Amino acid sequence: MEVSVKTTCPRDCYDSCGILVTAKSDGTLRVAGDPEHPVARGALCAKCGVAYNGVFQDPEARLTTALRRSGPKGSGQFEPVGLAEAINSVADRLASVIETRTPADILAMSYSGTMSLLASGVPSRFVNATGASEVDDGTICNRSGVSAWELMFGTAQYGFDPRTARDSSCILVWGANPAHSGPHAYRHWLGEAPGKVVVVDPVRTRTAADADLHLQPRPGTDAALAFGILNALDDMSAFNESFIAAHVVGADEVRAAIEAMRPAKASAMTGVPEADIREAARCYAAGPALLWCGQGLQRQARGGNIMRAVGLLPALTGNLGKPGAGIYYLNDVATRFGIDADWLEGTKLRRVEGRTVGALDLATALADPQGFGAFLVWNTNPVASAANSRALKAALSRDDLFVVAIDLFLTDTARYADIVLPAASFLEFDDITAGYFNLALGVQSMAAEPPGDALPNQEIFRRLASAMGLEEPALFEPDDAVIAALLDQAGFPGGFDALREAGEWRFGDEPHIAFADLAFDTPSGHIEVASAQAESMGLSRVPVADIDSPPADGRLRLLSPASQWRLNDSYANDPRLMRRASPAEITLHPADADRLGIESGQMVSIKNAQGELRLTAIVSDVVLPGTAMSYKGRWPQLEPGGDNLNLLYDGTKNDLGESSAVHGIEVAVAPVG
Ligand SMILES: Nc1nc2c(c(=O)[nH]1)N[C@H]1C(S)=C(S)[C@@H](COP(=O)(O)OP(=O)(O)OC[C@H]3O[C@@H](n4cnc5c(=O)[nH]c(N)nc54)[C@H](O)[C@@H]3O)O[C@H]1N2
Ligand SMILES: Nc1nc2c(c(=O)[nH]1)N[C@H]1C(S)=C(S)[C@@H](COP(=O)(O)OP(=O)(O)OC[C@H]3O[C@@H](n4cnc5c(=O)[nH]c(N)nc54)[C@H](O)[C@@H]3O)O[C@H]1N2
Ligand SMILES: [Mo]
Repeated sequence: MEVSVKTTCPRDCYDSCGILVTAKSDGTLRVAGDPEHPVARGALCAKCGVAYNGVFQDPEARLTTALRRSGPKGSGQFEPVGLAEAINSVADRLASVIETRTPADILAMSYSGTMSLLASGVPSRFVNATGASEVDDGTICNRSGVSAWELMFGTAQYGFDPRTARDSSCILVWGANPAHSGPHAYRHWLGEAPGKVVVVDPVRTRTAADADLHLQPRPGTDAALAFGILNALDDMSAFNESFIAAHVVGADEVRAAIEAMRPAKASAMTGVPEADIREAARCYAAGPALLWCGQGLQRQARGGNIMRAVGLLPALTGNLGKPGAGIYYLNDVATRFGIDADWLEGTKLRRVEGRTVGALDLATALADPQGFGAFLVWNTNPVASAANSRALKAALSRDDLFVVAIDLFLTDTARYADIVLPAASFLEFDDITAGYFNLALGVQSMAAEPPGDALPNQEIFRRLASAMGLEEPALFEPDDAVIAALLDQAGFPGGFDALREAGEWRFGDEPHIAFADLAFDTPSGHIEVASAQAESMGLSRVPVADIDSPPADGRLRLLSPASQWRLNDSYANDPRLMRRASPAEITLHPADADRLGIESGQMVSIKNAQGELRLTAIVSDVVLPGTAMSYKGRWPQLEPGGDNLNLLYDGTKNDLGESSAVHGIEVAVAPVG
């Protein structure tokens, strides 16, 4: 009889699907959606279904031994080396940076390649204990949105419980495309929600096409759109004055700007028809209404202001703290369950202050010979995902920079390493998952031995700590003890075996109502429409209705959102998914294609001051005139020109939190030949 184990997908995705893994007679695994899991409902998304049965189990593609560089940096020439020897040489080199320079001259970088609690959290204990510097990872993704709603609501991580959609008459999805970025949330949650769905996106995504109403603003104009909708809401007396009086600070400071933004004016500024602005307001006013702000929304030059402007909708209509109402950007599920992240990550082990480097500054920081002597990178592939990729490659090639990469695969970043260490995949060790949308803890259950010398991140760091002679017991705490402590913190009734059996643990039987007490962790304790904190950071006290100007001289605004065939840059090397998603494409509006003399299928040159890329044109009116789209996440080493589109992003930061403005890139597009 076939035996299956329940596990959970730990990818950086809204879904956190339950998975059933069955050992096949040939020794490989069948990885499929768990029919009993409320999110997965028996099916994985196309990309994970392929990759987990494909490249994740391919011993040729996986790293199975440690590697030592044997050619020039970036050449991809390595020789296999014993794991203990590799770890000892890393330990020696880090110790020498600590002795001859300072611990802060070691730079550690990780992000969300795997989000299970041990594999993503425990390595920080080592980083803290050594006193290394760290990359502020959120700046590559969602920091400005986090900071904006912290200013306004005290937190951006206390979102609605998706289950409360059953009580909602309107779901406003603003700058998210779950059809790609959370396929199960799209199909089941949004698809079955009783309320109307309004989507705001400059691209007619699948999510937008399926919505009851799609508002299609020009990129970076969302603040004006929000003020226009607020004007229409005010017109229909939809502001909740008693809520405002009791729970909102500074509403009066935005009223004049709202009054001035008649829907006709907002329409002219954003390109959204006036009637649609009013229709969106009617839907939201009917309430209770949910607001989901996506992470694409804030990757714009004024992303922080945009997130604050959109946050005015729930603040002024009182759509918070009751069934069917609420806001969502992220859910810190672990904290909601009572898990102590500081304990998990060993924050108290830090005795030496490190420096903090923004992800967008990575290339500059690593290029400086007076700066870092060692770079330790895992759970992320910045050569594919970070800004300024060409400069980053040059910086990583510095002779006196010692680079250690830990991954499942020989990524573009790993190709620049002096030592590569092989990581186990989530199918190969026990852990606990806590996603960022649905309120549940999931089991991660070992279904196979790691291939060759591969080990879970946390075990690699335990061995590194040992090789360096570090002594803090927290650095050596075994996985089962950490897992037991986490379940204990969460108050899970039953040990890990009970979680293995159940697959997941939901947060109560009924939808949890976020902000039910209408207490906000801001200086005033209320929702801060006007923020002295913002002012002290050099920002406007209140959100304002300004917009980005459209690109000049015939250039196009290039958006690079999530692809349905990849998870960030993960799976870019899966052969079947490569066939689905090749060649690299750029979507252009028919009016721009006509003007530029470009036809579908033709090779085009995409250029700005950073460099040039060649992509295949797709002509389609899913994008607006003046806007182009090309999906993120390709591996440079697999592209004909050796670059992906982060070649074109110079790392310009947006208005809040030193965060990414990657959807603000401007490019000149021309036919090739
Ligand atoms: N142009 C453009 N660029 C973008 C974006 C965009 O919208 N446009 N989005 C940005 C965003 S939002 C993000 S979050 C970043 C993400 O960019 P990355 O962090 O680079 O991408 P991921 O694919 O999440 O993870 C990277 C690596 O983690 C590895 N990994 C998986 N599991 C494990 C494990 O258990 N152990 C170890 N050691 N490694 C593991 C994978 O093999 C993969 O190589 O990209 C950013 N880059
Ligand atoms: N399949 C898949 N799933 C993923 C990922 C992936 O790469 N692939 N990445 C994961 C990660 S790390 C993240 S952060 C999330 C991100 O997932 P989402 O939160 O959905 O964000 P994005 O895909 O970056 O962008 C969403 C939408 O924002 C739109 N957008 C761009 N600029 C603007 C603007 O100015 N205004 C408005 N209103 N909208 C705008 C884009 O057109 C896009 O359709 O997805 C996660 N899930
Ligand atoms: Mo992200």
